[in-house]
Amino acid sequence: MEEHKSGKDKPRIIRSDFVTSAYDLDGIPVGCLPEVAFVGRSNVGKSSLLNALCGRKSLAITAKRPGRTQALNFFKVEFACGESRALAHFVDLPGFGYAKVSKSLRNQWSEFLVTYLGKSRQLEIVMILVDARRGPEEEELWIRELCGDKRCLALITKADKLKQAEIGLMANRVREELCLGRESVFSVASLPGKRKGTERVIESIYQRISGREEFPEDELDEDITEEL
Ligand SMILES: Nc1nc2c(ncn2[C@@H]2O[C@H](COP(=O)(O)OP(=O)(O)OP(=O)(O)O)[C@@H](O)[C@H]2O)c(=O)[nH]1
Ligand SMILES: [Mg+2]
Repeated sequence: MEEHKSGKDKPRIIRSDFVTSAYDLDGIPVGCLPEVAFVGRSNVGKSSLLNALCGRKSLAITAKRPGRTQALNFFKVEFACGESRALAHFVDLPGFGYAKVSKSLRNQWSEFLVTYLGKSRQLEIVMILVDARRGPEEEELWIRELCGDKRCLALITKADKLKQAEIGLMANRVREELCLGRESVFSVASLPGKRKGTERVIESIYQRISGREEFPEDELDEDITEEL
């Protein structure tokens, strides 16, 4: 039976702050907060979704031109659910597939991303973003494979561009091709005025991070890059 949650008991994000930009593994912040990474091709809507979830206009910088996000940007996010609280880092990743960056930079980036996605112990959830009008392609399948046993959620972005029936078909395709269960695939629209689907995503993230063993943040001074 589906549990009924009053508005007050639904998880929500009550605070979000920029922490740092990491250009290499040494730049990743020290600590043990669970990380939720936003991964996907350039322009798919990673930064916009992060802003929509946090209820902020321009916490993460968005742009019409692809390739806007050029580092791993860490944001500290506080969730509230009734009297309970949980903290996480949202990590906005540079998009892949952006042709205008030089090949050597692309290689360097993908090496950095591969290491981060494959090895970070703090990484609790990988949010794989898929454009509603494209569906999963080679790159998204590659990312999914790279994540192995890590918890992945697939987010079909720009859902406002499709009809409801088309979104249903796309969700089936994403589930099948990325080998994910029904509860791990969501469709979202992130732009102010058109926002849809964000509450369910917040709920799913919260369920995962609030079930994680808790560490008092100020006791966590070990350098996580040593674990990478
Ligand atoms: N219609 C519509 N447009 C969106 C939505 N989300 C993002 N966009 C637009 O898509 C473009 C790219 O959005 P970003 O959030 O910057 O994309 P990104 O994935 O962070 O891009 P990079 O940082 O370049 O990798 C912007 O013009 C956004 O306004 C959405 O839900 N619906
Ligand atoms: Mg971005």
